Amino acid sequence: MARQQTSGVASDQVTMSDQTADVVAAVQRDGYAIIEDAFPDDLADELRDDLDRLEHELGVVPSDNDFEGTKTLRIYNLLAHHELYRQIPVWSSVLPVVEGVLDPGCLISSLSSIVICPGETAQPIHSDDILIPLPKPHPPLVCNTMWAITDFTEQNGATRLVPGSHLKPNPTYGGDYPTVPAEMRKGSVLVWDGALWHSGGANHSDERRYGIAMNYCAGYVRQQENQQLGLAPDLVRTFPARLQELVGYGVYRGLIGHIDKQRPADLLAEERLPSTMVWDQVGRG
Ligand SMILES: O=C(O)CCC(=O)C(=O)O
Repeated sequence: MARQQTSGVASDQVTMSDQTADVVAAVQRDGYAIIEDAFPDDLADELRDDLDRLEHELGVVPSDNDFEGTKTLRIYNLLAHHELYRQIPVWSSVLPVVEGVLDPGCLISSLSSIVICPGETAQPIHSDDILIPLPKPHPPLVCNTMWAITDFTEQNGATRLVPGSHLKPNPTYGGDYPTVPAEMRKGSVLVWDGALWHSGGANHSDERRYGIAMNYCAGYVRQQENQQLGLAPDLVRTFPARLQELVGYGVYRGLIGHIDKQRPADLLAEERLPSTMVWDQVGRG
């Protein structure tokens, strides 16, 4: 598959290929789906090499809590670290699925690497929207993806999933539930509704499991990583328009996120344009 980025500005309208519609339907039904051969092996290798570089340059070490893992290496806010990561949020075989599960006004919630090292134990079962205090089931608020930078096997810590659990209330954090491993070849992407019960797996192998967690939320939900402060405006100015929107420089449905009736992206470009806020389009008194 070519290295292709989606471009342009999101509209409210969702038009989907049959293939995308099938994946969206699987996420709605089962809570997850795997897109095989979503990105090429040479990109996976390039990303793995860069994560190794960052690990050494930033002196990354595991955390001391069970959730992040005491034998797991995580690097947050990847867009701040290298241009290589810019293609991930807008990847043409994945973003349309996320737009179908949420809507095209979705945002980047976080972009981080999760490298599960040999000897790691299974992460506590949780849902990614567990802290959002709304009764379940509710419409998808979070849609997360895991990029397999190396093969994911049950042995090396493939993500563990509880199929169909996105339609249930939250799990007891860390409870014991029957799970299936999201085994997938390098170059595949696992997509799930943020309400799905899941966790990182235990790594019983002698190799590292490299994953990139590309997480999105609805445009009306607060992003997990604060993108507006975490990414310097001068850096965001160099991003393509769609990536700027995903970072949070657009407005959701013509209103949410404006600054003095302007889109943040227009202010970033130092352009004051006529207001495009929905207020100015729904009739005048
Ligand atoms: O690494 C994984 O496979 C899943 C990690 C996860 O669910 C999390 O950290 O929230």
